[in-house]
Amino acid sequence: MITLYTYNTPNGRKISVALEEMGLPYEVKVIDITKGEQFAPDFLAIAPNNKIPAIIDTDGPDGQPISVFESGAILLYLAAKTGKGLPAEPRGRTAVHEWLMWQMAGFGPMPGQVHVFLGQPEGPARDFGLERYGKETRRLYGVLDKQLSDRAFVATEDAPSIADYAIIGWVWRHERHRVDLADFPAVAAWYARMMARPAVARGFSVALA
Ligand SMILES: N[C@@H](CCC(=O)N[C@@H](CS)C(=O)NCC(=O)O)C(=O)O
Repeated sequence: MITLYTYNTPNGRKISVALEEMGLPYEVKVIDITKGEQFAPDFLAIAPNNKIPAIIDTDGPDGQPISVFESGAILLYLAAKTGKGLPAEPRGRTAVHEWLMWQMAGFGPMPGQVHVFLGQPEGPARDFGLERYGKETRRLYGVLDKQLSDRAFVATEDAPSIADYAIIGWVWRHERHRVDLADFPAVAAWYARMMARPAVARGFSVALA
């Protein structure tokens, strides 16, 4: 059994979507990051960076329990465990790695900063932050839009991969970081396509708070 330690955030939703798509049974343990539960010693023991998501898989390698933190590492772990969401052949696998790293390094940290600066008091610091990170967020949406202009999924042909699961967690919050998907039609079409998948819908509707 897998226990998912998470909260209702983009990084948290990536993993519930992946678990649903891969058909893995799991239970949710809510870590309320608005109440500081990410700093509890038992959570820090599996997630030393004090951030959700994390998992414990009681049926890990060699049948022994394993914990995993960092959403990208969790997605790679689940793909290795199930053989789903990551092509076996090297070119396809490398493409998924590229877009997963693209998400982890940019298409998450940048819109995340927009969320932070939107919460700041009016003034030059807020204006600077929204200009800097809003511009970079829109640039990243443009990159994604180009990638999706002639394909159904971000890095694979016939079925979504862990790159799609990682990226959709953040596109799900496009309104919050002030992006109008009408400006990025290929992203909008992909988002609708992904959200129409029953497993993805379950991943977004499971209670995480
Ligand atoms: N790189 C990490 C980022 C995780 C992250 O930023 N989690 C946020 C919620 S989306 C969090 O737990 N924040 C609590 C805190 O910073 O104390 C991952 O992808 O797992």
